[in-house]
Amino acid sequence: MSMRRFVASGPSEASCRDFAEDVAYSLAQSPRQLPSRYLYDELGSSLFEAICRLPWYRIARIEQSLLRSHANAIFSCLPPVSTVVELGPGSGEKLVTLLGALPARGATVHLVDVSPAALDNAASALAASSSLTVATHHATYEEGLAAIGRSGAAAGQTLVVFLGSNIGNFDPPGTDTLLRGIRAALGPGDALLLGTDLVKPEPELLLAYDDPLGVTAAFNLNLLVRVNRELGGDFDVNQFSHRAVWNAPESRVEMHLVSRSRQRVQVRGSRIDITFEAGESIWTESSYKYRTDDLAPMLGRAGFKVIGQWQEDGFALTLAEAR
Ligand code: AVJ
Repeated sequence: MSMRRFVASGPSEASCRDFAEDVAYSLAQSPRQLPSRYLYDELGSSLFEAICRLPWYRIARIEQSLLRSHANAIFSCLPPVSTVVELGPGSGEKLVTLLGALPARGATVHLVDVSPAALDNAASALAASSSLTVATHHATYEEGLAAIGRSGAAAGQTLVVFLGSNIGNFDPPGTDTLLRGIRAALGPGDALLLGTDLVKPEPELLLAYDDPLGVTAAFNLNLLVRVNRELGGDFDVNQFSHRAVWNAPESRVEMHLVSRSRQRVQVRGSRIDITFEAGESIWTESSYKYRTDDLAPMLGRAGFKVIGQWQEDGFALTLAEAR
């Protein structure tokens, strides 16, 4: 059977093959996993936007408030910025707030996201600012950074913005690699604005990832819906439950999909046929939480020096300069 029939819903054949391979590889791991970047198909991106409006998930609101209050201060710490790169822009709201304070006219903005829906939303949110040139990159962060690095240096400095605690999806080695990758795409004097959620009491963390309305559960379960649709899987979505756990030693909230019964699942496009035991889980996401003291060393290892930090209600915005 050809793979072609699984491509109909939009992604290129290559990206569909990556998805099929990533699913095959990660479900075969012990414990079983699925990569969190695949949570963001069209419905997943909408569900994430809904999560950002839940009273229990405060990251997006607090960060907006920090950006509103400190955008001017952020740009006044930097030499003139002519290029802004956002990794994972989501709705684009945060960037609109930040760029409201950008002194230079005619700046170029690069948006890098694995979700076409997010790129569309972010690009239209920015369209109102006619003085900006907007380029979208439907790519992973690493691929997007490489493309931007190749596109050559503009006159002014570059600011990379990585907000929403998106960095929290990377484990510590992955974080070091990613931050070094960002640094490698930059020159001395360029900068990184990093948003990070901070460690807070466990009940607060768990409510943010297991909300009473079940929106986060739907966001997590939608990953199985996507596998079924795009890869010809036969997951019975009702036979899995959403679970969020705070892993204190690792300083991360984990999302899991726990099998409610012993059951067999096939995914034709990934050539897998597995039996889940009752209670066996698929680990779908890690959201690392930080202590403010961890941030400067983490950035320092990648070649960045912290030049500003703003905090509110358990969330930090850190501005770091490429050395
Ligand atoms: C967009 C990756 C930062 O980890 O907090 C929200 C995604 N997962 N609720 C996060 C998410 C569950 C979010 N990030």
